[in-house]
Amino acid sequence: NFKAGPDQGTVLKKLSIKEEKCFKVLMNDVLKPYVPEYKGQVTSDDGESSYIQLQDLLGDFVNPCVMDCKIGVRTYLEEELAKAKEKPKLRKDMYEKMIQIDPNAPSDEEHRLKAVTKPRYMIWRETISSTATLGFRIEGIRKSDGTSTKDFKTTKTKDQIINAFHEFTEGFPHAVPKYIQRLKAIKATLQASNFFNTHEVIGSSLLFVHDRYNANVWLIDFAKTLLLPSNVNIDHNSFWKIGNHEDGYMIGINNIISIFVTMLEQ
Ligand code: 4IP
Ligand code: ADP
Ligand code: MN
Repeated sequence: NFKAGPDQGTVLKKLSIKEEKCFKVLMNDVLKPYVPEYKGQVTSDDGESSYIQLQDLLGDFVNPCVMDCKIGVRTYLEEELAKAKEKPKLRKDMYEKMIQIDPNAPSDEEHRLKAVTKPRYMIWRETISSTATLGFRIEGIRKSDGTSTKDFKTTKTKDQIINAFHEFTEGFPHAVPKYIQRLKAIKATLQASNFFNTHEVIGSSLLFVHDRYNANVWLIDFAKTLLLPSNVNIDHNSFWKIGNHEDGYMIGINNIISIFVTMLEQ
């Protein structure tokens, strides 16, 4: 899905027209310093696939540690829920992923079908992780030695998150205060952002990056970020109910900040 870009210091991501639209808007928004710079569209030599070229956020780091946290209390679109209600599409792959973690999670009927719907899987993922309660979850961590783990599917409680954040920042004491400072700036900028005020931000992540010298955070992944209907306003700080479009983005930011602050105080 990701590869090195043609220009030094860039990466290529498979083109999604919706995501590209978001990056174009973001390049003229107060959030610009907090997202990777968008450098235009690129087509593969055989002309088969299109990509967006983005600033490589790891470019200025030496053996960086990287953490991806998916933000928000909801990770699927309302339209995906509507589709699943109208015409339930059975996902065997999601059933398989579910029983890998908890063989008892599927209902009797789901066991018989050996399949679940996408919202059923996504909601289950939200509730076994910290998404449903804290408004964010850890998706993956890569250490400076290059090893990485995505083994956070059941990381749910504040204590479990603190342990993971501890391990992530261990040996890099400068990182935690820098992360807190940057997150507070992100929070203030979100509140002033026209982009944030007019979009429902689903499945987007904060990317945390540090090395011996520096630490920084950016907003990434706008593949499922949608322009709100013009008659709908959201505060990004409420729990979601069908039809209210709330994403809980601010719930996640506030909890991440407070967890890092707790770590500093310990
Ligand atoms: C994945 O579940 C992630 O939620 C993906 O989101 C999502 O893609 C996948 O849906 C879903 O199967 P696991 O993380 O538990 O494997 P992301 O791309 O942000 O990681 P979407 O397309 O919803 O973003 P499918 O339908 O692509 O399988
Ligand atoms: P997807 O839509 O496939 O989930 P993301 O945009 O979330 O793709 O990116 C997946 C991963 O790629 C992130 O977790 C991060 O590690 C890396 N990544 C994303 N954007 C950048 C970037 N601009 N620079 C460097 N790494 C990135
Ligand atoms: Mn993603």
